Amino acid sequence: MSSIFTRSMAVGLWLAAFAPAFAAAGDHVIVQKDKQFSQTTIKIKKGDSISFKNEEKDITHNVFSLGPKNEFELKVQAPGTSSTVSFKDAGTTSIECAIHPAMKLNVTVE
Ligand SMILES: [Cu+2]
Repeated sequence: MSSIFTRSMAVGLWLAAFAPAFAAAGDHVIVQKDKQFSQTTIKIKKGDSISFKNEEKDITHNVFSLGPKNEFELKVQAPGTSSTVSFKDAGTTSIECAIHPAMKLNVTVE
């Protein structure tokens, strides 16, 4: 009995230590570099989140979805920053950058 208690304590401590870090990082990561998304398509599950990381040296991005599903706009995103978005609506959402029209990403939410 004491070993079950010890084990569940250990799991609890592990979750407390690591769960917030996972949540902050998002379930998936899309990097913006050289005015490109790191992928042009991504398939995720309903409720998953994507972290959009601007890894440019000196280029600002403004990532947004065309909607109407999973509507969002990250606004001006400075180099070296990251923003996380949750996708709640099933279907395909087109994502672009308002500053660089060639940047396109399709997110399929299952
Ligand atoms: Cu851009």
